[in-house]
Amino acid sequence: MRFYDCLPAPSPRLVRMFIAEKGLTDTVETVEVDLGEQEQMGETFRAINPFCTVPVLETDGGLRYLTTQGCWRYLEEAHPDPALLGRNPDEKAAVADWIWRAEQEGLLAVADGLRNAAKRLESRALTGPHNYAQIPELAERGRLRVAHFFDLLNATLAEREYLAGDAFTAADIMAFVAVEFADWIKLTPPKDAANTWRWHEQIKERPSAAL
Ligand SMILES: N[C@@H](CCC(=O)N[C@@H](CS)C(=O)NCC(=O)O)C(=O)O
Repeated sequence: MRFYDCLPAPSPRLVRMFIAEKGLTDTVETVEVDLGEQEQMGETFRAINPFCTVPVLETDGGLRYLTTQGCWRYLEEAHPDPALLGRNPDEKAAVADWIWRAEQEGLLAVADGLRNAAKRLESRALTGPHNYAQIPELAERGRLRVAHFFDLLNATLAEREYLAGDAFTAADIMAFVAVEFADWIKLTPPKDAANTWRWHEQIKERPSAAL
């Protein structure tokens, strides 16, 4: 397998952690894509992913998956143990629910906060092949949504060990990466969010979190 990555970026980190949790790191060839130099917009990378984003996972059969969710699904089906997308119907549904929420209200809220405000992203308010101008109000709204996401995280983690239940899953990867990404816009969970910090420490101890 070949994995198109970018070390500093949050989305490929979601797949890098997933690969590590599956114990596959050493079997994957990693290709670093330099987003800082806009390599994703060049012809060479567009031939790999016309949507101009990482992560991309290429299978040994030459097929490519162009989103986090596609990469995760392929890896889960091809390498079921340990399960990261749920072990039974109830868990699978709960994990899907929390992935969606953590992506929309966590990761993408941070992205709005960042991409609608950073000078260097002036015409790049959204990722992808098309340029979009920044809308400053969306940056403000993004920051507010992140604060609400932090509240939700702390309340949820008061009730259970991990986001979707008693097992570590991809929902935790999504929420963990969202929390760390929030640091880019100088937002962190409140100091007294004890449940969130307990969970965050637990995940930080996993070898995959260091990647
Ligand atoms: N929903 C997509 C989004 C991927 C995405 O936006 N990746 C960012 C890196 S975090 C990217 O490739 N950015 C390129 C750019 O900024 O033009 C996924 O999860 O794969």
